[in-house]
Amino acid sequence: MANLPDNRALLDWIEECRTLMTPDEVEWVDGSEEQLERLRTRAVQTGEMHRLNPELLPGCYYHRSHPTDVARVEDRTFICTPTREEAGPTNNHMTPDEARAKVLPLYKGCMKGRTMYVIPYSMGPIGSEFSKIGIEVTDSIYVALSMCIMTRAGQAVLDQLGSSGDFVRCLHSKGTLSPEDRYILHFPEEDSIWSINSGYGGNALQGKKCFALRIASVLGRREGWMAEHMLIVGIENPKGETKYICAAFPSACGKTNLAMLIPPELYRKKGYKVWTVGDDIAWLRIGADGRLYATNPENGFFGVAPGTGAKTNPNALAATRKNTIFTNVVRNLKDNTVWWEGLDKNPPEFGEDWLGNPWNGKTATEKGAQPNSRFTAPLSGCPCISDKVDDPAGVPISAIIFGGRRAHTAPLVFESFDWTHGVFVGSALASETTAATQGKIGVVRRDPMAMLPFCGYNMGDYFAHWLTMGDKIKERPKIFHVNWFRQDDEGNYLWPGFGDNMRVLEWVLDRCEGKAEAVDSPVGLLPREQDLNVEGLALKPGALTELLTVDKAVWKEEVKGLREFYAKFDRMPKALKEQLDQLETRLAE
Ligand code: OXD
Ligand code: MN
Repeated sequence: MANLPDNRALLDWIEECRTLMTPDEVEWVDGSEEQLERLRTRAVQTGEMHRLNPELLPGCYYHRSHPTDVARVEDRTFICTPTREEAGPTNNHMTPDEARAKVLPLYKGCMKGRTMYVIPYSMGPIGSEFSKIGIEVTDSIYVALSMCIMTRAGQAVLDQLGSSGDFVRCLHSKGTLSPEDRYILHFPEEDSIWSINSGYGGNALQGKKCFALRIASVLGRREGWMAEHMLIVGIENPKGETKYICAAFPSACGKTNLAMLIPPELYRKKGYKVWTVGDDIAWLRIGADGRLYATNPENGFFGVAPGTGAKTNPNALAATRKNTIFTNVVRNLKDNTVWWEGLDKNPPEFGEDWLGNPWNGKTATEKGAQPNSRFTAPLSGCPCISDKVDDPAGVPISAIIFGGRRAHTAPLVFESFDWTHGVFVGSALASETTAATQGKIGVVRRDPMAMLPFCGYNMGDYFAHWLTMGDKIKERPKIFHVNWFRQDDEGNYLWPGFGDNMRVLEWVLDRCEGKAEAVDSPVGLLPREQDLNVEGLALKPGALTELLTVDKAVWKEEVKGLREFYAKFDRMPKALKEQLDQLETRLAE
């Protein structure tokens, strides 16, 4: 049982929660192995989780969410600020009073017959000046156990908090799981989050998107730092020097794969190594030396299972072999393990699909795993995890990369002219829908800095904050744009991607050190063909030329689309509008 601190703010708030939701019991999560084991056993008894094969998947569990509750619900996610303007044109908005009037009644008595778990957690290493504390109350054991993987949780956090009232109040109940009454509400002025009627990760594990991005982006603006939807990766060269890169990509662009990239053999032989610091979220601050430093506030991976296999991402797969919770994948009843599309070519014959129906992978016509099925795995299980993940100071950032999926527009890589142009490039970030995810292929979706669903305030102000940060950083990281998905006219990918992206990262880091050449183009600085190491790559003749081509006609269309998008923002900084004008002028030259 946790040792409760003498903390009036905390104890009063927990009492308020108890009075509102009337659970039968309140259990504080101290994070001890003994307590976690008790919770796991309880979850197995209630049927919420299933213990997997202890020899093949030690410490691993299986969970199914409700079939109507399998993804983040952006249309039910709100920023609750006094004015609509503060939430901006890209967020759903309610005033705090409206939100409370609508949603408070749903919480009344919602935990009757249940236990309320109280989870003290730290986003970032406990005690680091980079870190922030949250307290989540929930009636879901699955959420409690998942939070203990995804964050640093338990007694040490309470001890760190002491008597301080400086914590984010995170209220969660799975309620009735009714989709009509599902709400994910953020109150940035009170540092609080309310989520009800969902048990799905992105809606219920509040440390992740709700706190570490939406609330943290507001805190960052207030306090002079940034919360970004970015992976953090370290590239170690043969001399043993490691340089760190942050990269933002909209979903389905391979963020986890880039964070855990395995360099081509040619690089491995020379001694290059890749170290993962984070795969989803970066908190960026200016260090005492004036440089930009990043920490990963999370302590685990909440990764999409389908497509994760020994070929695509062996490091992610290895991370899931121990102490992992799998949600909505296929159960292999023969050996009590799990399977998903893309894991291997050996689906179980005697299985159960994500809905619990008998499923034979050899004859099935439907997919067995839900496309957004997930693994919740500790960072420590990843073979290429960086020894800096727990460093309270974070890692110094040399380069920031934005990327999207663009069949014809963006070249393989370009460098922005300067920080302001780089912020413009980030604001213009877009990705095209794929056959796998959308009816219509190739529809451009604008997703500035990959933060569209995660920015907790007016995005015009968010862009301004990026510009202000640039003024304050001493050695500003260079900002790049990449596109691994460029296609030829027949729709074939021109670039192999995956581990070979290392070749692009090498140019990026060499540019940061002034060791590589680049040439001007209307959109930014491009490598010449000879500046990229393509040794051993079987590219089609002409592919490299095409990969590094800027088609002015296509870009003029891009400018039109961007003008429409910019028109939505009445708080768009002048400097970015000027960047758009300048791009148009360069394209006309
Ligand atoms: C995620 C997302 O789950 O971005 O990381 O949707
Ligand atoms: Mn994400």
